[in-house]
This record gives sequence, C-alpha cells and structure tokens, in this order.
Amino acid sequence: MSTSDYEVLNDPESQKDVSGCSSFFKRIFTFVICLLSGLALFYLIIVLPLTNVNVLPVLKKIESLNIKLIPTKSTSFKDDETIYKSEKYITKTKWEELHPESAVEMERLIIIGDVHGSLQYLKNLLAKVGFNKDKDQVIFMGDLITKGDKSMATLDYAMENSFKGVLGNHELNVLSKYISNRDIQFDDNDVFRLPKSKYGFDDESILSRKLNSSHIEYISALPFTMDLGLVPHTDDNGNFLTAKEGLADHMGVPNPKASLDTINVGECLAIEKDWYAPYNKVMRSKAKPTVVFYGHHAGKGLNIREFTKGLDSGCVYGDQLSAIVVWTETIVNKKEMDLIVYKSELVQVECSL
Ligand SMILES: *[C@@H]1O[C@H](CO)[C@@H](O)[C@H](O)[C@H]1NC(C)=O
Ligand SMILES: [Mn+2]
Repeated sequence: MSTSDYEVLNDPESQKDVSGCSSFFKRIFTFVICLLSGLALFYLIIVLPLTNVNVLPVLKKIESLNIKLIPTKSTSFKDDETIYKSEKYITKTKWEELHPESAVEMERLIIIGDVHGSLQYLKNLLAKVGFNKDKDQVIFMGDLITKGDKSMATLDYAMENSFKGVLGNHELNVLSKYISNRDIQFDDNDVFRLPKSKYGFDDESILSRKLNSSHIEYISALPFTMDLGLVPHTDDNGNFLTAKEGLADHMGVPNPKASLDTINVGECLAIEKDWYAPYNKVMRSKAKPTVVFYGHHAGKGLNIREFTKGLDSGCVYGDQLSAIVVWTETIVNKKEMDLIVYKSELVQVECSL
C-alpha cells in the first residue's frame, strides 16, 4: 500500500465523503420503505374496501339450516289408536326440544334439484306449489346456474327471494374462474368463448365475468353440505315414518367425502358408483340414519329412495324440474296430546329445450 493510498483512506474529508454517501443511500432506502409501506396502507385501508371482492372466498363445509317448521294445519285421522301407538309422530314437547331457540319459523321447505339457469321452469315450479317468500324456504341442491340461458337472472331471483342452498360443482367452477380472471383486462368477452355445446350452454368464464361482489358473496357463502334438521321419512312404499335428520349435498363436488364424513358413509360417496345403493343399505341398519337430498346426477334422473333423494331430473336437458315440498301438521290424539307429523310431496314441472 502506498503512502498516498493510506492518506486517502485516512483523509478526514474523504471519510466524511464516504459516510455522507452511505447516509444518502440510507435515506433513499428509508424513503423507499416508507413509500412502500404508505402504498400498502393506502391499498389496505382505502383501495381494498372499495374494490369488488379482493379476498379469496372461504368455502364453508357445513351449515345448519336452523328452521323450525311450524305446523300448517290440523289433520284428523280415523284410527287414533294406531296413531298413538305409532312411531310416525313426535310429541310437541320433543319437537320443541329438538329446535334451538334461534330457529327461524317457516311453514315449508321447498327442496329443488338442479335448476341450471332455467328461470322460467323454476318460476313455473314455484307457482305450482304456491310459493310464498315469507312462509317458504327454498333450498336448492347446487348447480343453480350455468348451462341454461338465464343464469344471471336465476341468480338474482334466488338472492331476491332469499334462497338457501348448497354449492354445486358448476358454482365452484364459476368461482374459480372469477378468481383466476378478475385481474385480467379484456376488451371483449369473446376472448373466452368456447365452441358451444349442442345445448348452447353459456360459458362459465363469461358468466364469471358478469358477477359482481354481491353475487360472489352469495355464491361463496354456500356450504358444501347443509344440515336440514328433521325431515319427513318415507319407506320405499311412500309411507311416512318418524322424522329423521336430513342433509343436503350437491354431490359431484370435488371431495364430497370430506363434507359428509360426519355420517361415515366413506366409500359410498363416489357418485359415479351409484353410491345411493350401499348408502341406503348402511342407513337401514343404523339407529340414527340420515336422509340425504342431493342433485348433480341427471344421468340417473329423479331417484327417490328411503334414505336418498336424488332431485336432478335434467330440466336443462328438456326433462323435468323436481322439488320435494316439506311441511308439518299437528294431530291431537285421544289423550289430548299434540303430536307433530312431518309430511312431504314430490312436485315436478316439465321443461323443454
Ligand atoms: C349486482 O348486480 C345485481 C343485478 O344483477 C344488482 O341487483 C346488485 O345490486 C349488484 N350488486 C352490486 C354490489 O353491484
Ligand atoms: Mn353438478
């Protein structure tokens, strides 16, 4: 090292220079950090709440319907003795015990199969059962939208009428397309247009771009499975038995097994394998069986069995739209004890292409 080098390094001026330079970079660095933090805060506090939906939806596994079906009318039965001995009815006291205080009072449940954007047939079906928004709770079995020609209007109608329901595989597809496409700018939705199927189905991506934050909130709040509480139970001949716990699940959603594992049906749930057959067999031997209402399986059509109620009867393919209407009635028996009976009826309308 030469003397001059040494002097330069020890030169107080040059040292000052060096430290001046480093503090300059420190200041720049601090400024950048502050700027970035400021921008992040601005985004979190101002921008985020103003933009549509910027958080990924958290899908719910199971939700309780929490509805108490208040008896709609009394029915007189001829053979009181049989009624009293029968297990087809539950006492009013037991019925009260089975419902939490928070339960909302309704008169009927209208459990509807896959609508797939067929708004007109949905309206026809609701007209047929005399739907009253204040007294009836509609519960759809998933796949309310896509395929049919009125998906957006069907969704708005469902929201306006406070429909509840479960998530179908098509709602899940639309949600995932909404999430993957929302930050991309397009001048034309045709970018997404795929060749139309023979039914002229609307494309899920196009649909996903029409959704606003209210739609996204509504769809992403749909659970995979809904605990329906007590539902009517009928044997294979349609005779009413004691009400049982009911569940609604679209089936056909990735990992439906996880959403139904509470009832231990295990491998029965692969819908392609006609899961309902082993499921009914298993439930027949259970002390507390669960009745499952489901959609999705249009290929099989309406499929009503003792413990499984398959409600997708292929409306969007020109077949029928189906619903099971559920209500309760009070019976006063010989000993002046109120008994509650759960009833249901299958209602269908024809759909055409
Ligand atoms: C979303 O669109 C529907 C009509 O399709 C409208 O009724 C609703 O108010 C809209 N919500 C928002 C947050 O823009
Ligand atoms: Mn489906």
